Amino acid sequence: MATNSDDEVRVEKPKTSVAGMPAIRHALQYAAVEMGVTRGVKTLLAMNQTSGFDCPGCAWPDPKVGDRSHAEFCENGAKATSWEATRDRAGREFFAAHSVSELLEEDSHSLEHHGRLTEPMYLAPGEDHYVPITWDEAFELIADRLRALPDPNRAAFYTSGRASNEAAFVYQLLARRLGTNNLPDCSNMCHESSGSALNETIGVGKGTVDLDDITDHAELIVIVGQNPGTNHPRMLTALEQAKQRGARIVSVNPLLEAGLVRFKNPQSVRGLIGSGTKLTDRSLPVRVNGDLALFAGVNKVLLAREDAEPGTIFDHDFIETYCDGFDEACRAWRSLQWSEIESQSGLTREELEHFASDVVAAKSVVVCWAMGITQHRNAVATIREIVNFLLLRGNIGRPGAGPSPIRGHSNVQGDRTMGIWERMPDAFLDKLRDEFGFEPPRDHGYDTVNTIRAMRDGAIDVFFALGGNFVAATPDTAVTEAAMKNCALTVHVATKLNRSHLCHGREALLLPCLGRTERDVQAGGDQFVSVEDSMSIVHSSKGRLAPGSELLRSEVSIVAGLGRTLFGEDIGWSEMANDYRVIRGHIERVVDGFENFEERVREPGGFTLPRGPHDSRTFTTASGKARFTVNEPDAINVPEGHLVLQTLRSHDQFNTTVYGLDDRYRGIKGGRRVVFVNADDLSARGLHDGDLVDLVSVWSDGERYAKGFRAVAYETPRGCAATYFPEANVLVPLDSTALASNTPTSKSVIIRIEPAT
Ligand SMILES: Nc1nc2c(c(=O)[nH]1)N[C@H]1C(S)=C(S)[C@@H](COP(=O)(O)OP(=O)(O)OC[C@H]3O[C@@H](n4cnc5c(=O)[nH]c(N)nc54)[C@H](O)[C@@H]3O)O[C@H]1N2
Ligand SMILES: Nc1nc2c(c(=O)[nH]1)N[C@H]1C(S)=C(S)[C@@H](COP(=O)(O)OP(=O)(O)OC[C@H]3O[C@@H](n4cnc5c(=O)[nH]c(N)nc54)[C@H](O)[C@@H]3O)O[C@H]1N2
Ligand code: SF4
Ligand SMILES: [Mo]
Repeated sequence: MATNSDDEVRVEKPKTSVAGMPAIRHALQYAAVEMGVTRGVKTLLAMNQTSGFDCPGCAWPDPKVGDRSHAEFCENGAKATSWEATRDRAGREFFAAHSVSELLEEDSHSLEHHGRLTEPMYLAPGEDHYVPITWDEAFELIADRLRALPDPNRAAFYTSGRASNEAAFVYQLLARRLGTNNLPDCSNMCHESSGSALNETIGVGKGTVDLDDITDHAELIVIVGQNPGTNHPRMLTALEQAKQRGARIVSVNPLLEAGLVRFKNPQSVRGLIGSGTKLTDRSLPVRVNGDLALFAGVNKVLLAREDAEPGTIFDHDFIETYCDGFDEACRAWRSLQWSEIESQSGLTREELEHFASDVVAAKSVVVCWAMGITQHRNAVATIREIVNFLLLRGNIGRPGAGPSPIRGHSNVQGDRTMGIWERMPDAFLDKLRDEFGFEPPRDHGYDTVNTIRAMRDGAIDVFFALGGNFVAATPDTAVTEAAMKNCALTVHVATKLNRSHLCHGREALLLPCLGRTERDVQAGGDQFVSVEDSMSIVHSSKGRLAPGSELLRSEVSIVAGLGRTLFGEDIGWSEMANDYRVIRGHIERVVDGFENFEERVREPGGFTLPRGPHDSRTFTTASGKARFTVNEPDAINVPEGHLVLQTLRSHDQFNTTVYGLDDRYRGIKGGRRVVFVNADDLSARGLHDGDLVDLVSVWSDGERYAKGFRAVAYETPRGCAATYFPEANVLVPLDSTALASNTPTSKSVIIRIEPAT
C-alpha cells in the first residue's frame, strides 16, 4: 500500500484541551471543501434534528427533543457527513481510466477521495478494469452464483454498522432465507466482548444507562479505554454538564487523552473564549491490558473496607435480592496478591485505594468503556469484573448508575437488535419462522475471524458485504487479502471506493448505494429509516440531499432486489422495498420491544427499548439473577525487550476512512506512520525521538513486519506503545483473539521495535 512520506510528519506537543474555536473552524472548512458552502451549512443544520438525518458518525445519543441546539453536531460528525455528501464522483470514466492494480497502489486516504460511486460496476474474471453493469444483470449474476452453491454456508454476508434497522432486517432475512447464519459483522471486532460479558452477567448485551444518568445523576463517571474527544465528541458536552453539577470523573487510560483533560464547548461563549471545563479529576495511567487487575484490585480494596466496617460499603439488600455468586467472588478477591495486581495494572496499591475512595464517596457510579477494554484476550473477563464492581454497591438499575459500553458505528447496536448475528437465539429464529413461513437455519454461522479462516481455507465462495472495508478493518491484512482473493465472487454495497473492492474474488461487483444524507424515494413514496443509538433509543432518520447519482439504490432496495431475483415474491420482497412500513411491520412482530413501532418511531426523538436491568432490576441470565463472577487477573505476558502495542484512531479518521493526515490533539501533523513510545523505552533500545523504526509483531506462527514508522516519545507507561489502525493491522495475528468473544486483540499486539531497514 503506498503511504505518505514519513519525512513530512511534524510532531508538536500534545494538546491539553480540546474543541473550542478550532473544532468549528475544522468542521466548516471540511464541509465547505467537500459540499460547497451553502449546501454544507444547510446539511449540517439538519443533522441530529428530529426531522433530519441521524449523524453517520458514531452512536452517541442525541439530547432530549427540547434540549437540542440548532447545531447538534461535532467536528467529526461534520467530517463524516461532508465525506458522504461530497461533490466528487468516481463513475464509469474513472474506472475506465484506472485499473484495479493501479488503484491498489493508493492508500485509503486517496482511494476514498475519488468521490462517490455512481453506478453498478462489474469486474470479470481475469480483467483489471471494473465496467458498468445494469442492476438487473448484477442481481441475476449474484443469484446465479448463489444458486449454484452446493451448500448455502459457502456464502457469507458481512455488515458494517452504518446500515439502518430496515436494511439490516431485510439483509439477515435474505441470508437466513438462503439457509445460512454466516452473518459476520463489524461488531465482532468491536463490542462483541461487551455483549458477551453483559449477556452472561446481567442478561442483556447492551448498556443500561441513559443520557440523563450521565448528565443529571451520576456522582462518579469512570471512563475506561475510551477517547471520547475524538471518537464520541458530543459525549464531552454531557460530561461537562455532569461536572457543572459536581460529578467526579476518573479516567483509566495508558494515554493522557486531551479530550479527557479539558473541554471548551464550542456551543457556549465560555467554551469559545474561556479556558473551558476541566473534566478528569483522577487519571489512572493503566498499563495496556492492565484493567482486569485494576478492577479486581479496587474490588479487593472495597471488600477490605467492608470487612473493616461491615455494612458501610456494600449494598447488601441489593446483593441478597438480585445477585448470586457473591461469596465465591469475595473468596477470590481475598486471595489476590497485591504484587500481582500492581505489576499487571502498572498502578500502585495507593492509587487504587484513592480510586476506591472516590467510589465510596459516590452514591451512584457509571462506567463507560470502549475499544481500550474490548480488544484484548481477557476482554470478556475484564468487563465481567467491571460488572462485579458495579454490583457490589448496587450501581445498576437506579438513576446515575450502571454499565455503559459506548458504541462505535452509528447503528451497530440496532443491527444486532435486528438479528445481524451469527448466533441469534432460537426465540428470535422461531419468530422469524412464524412471520415468514420458512425454517431458518439453526447452526451457528461464521463470525468475522471465522469467515476469514473459511475464505482462506476455500470454504467460502461468495462474500457479500453491506458496507464496511473488510480487508482493511480485519486483522492480519496479508492473510485477509489473500483470503478475499480466494473467493469466487465478492460483492460490495458501498458509497465510496475502498481497498476491499480492489482485493476481489475471481469476479466482483461493486453496488453503489444511497447514504444517510440522501433522499430515499421508492414506489410507495418518500421513505425514512430508523436507527438505535448507544443508549437503546430508536428513532427515525431521513435524508434530504438529492442522491449522488440517479442510479444509486437504497440498501433496502438492493437487498430486497436480490431477494426477489433469488426467491420471487415468496415473502413479499418488492412490497418491503416499495414501502419500508412493511418492513417495520415485520420487525414489530419479530423483534421484542418494537410494539407499535411505526407509531412510536414517528414520535419526535423516537422511543427507548426495554432493558430489564435498567427498568426493573430484572436480570434474565441463566440463574435469573445478576451474576458475580470470578475472574482470575492476568495480563498479557510481554517477553523481555518487547512492548505491547495498541492500535487506535487518529482525530482525522473514521475507522478505515482517513479524512486527513493530522492527529491534532496528540500533536501529530501531516502523517500517520508514527509509533508512540515511552521515552525510557526508546533510550533503553538506543533509539531517539524522531528515529525511523520498523515494528515487528511476534506470534507463535512467526513474525509480521510494518516498516517505516517515526518513533514519538510520548507519555504512556513503560512497556506500552501505540500506533494507528488500519496501517498496523498487518501486525495483528488472525489467531490472536479474545476468549469467548473471538474479537481480534487489536489493543494488545506484542512487538519489537528495530531501527528501520
Ligand atoms: N471520529 C471518529 N469517531 C469514531 C470512530 C472513528 O474512527 N473516528 N470509530 C467509531 C467506532 S467503530 C468505535 S468502536 C469507537 C471507538 O472509540 P474508542 O474506543 O475511543 O477508539 P480508539 O481510538 O480505538 O481508542 C481506544 C482508547 O483506549 C485506550 N486504551 C488502549 N488500550 C487500553 C487498555 O488496555 N486499557 C485502557 N484502560 N485503555 C486503553 C487508548 O489509549 C484510547 O484512548 O469510535 C467510533 N467513533
Ligand atoms: N487494528 C484495529 N483494527 C480494528 C479496530 C481497531 O481499533 N484496531 N477497530 C475495529 C472496529 S471497532 C470496527 S467497528 C471495525 C470497522 O470495520 P468496518 O465497518 O468494516 O469499516 P469502516 O472503515 O467503518 O467502513 C468504511 C466503508 O464503509 C462504506 N460506507 C460508508 N457509508 C456507507 C453506507 O451508508 N452504506 C454502505 N453500504 N457503505 C458505506 C464506505 O465504502 C467506506 O469505505 O474495524 C475494526 N478494526
Ligand atoms: S458525537 Fe458522534 S453522533 Fe454526535 S455529532 Fe459527533 S460523530 Fe455524530
Ligand atoms: Mo467499532
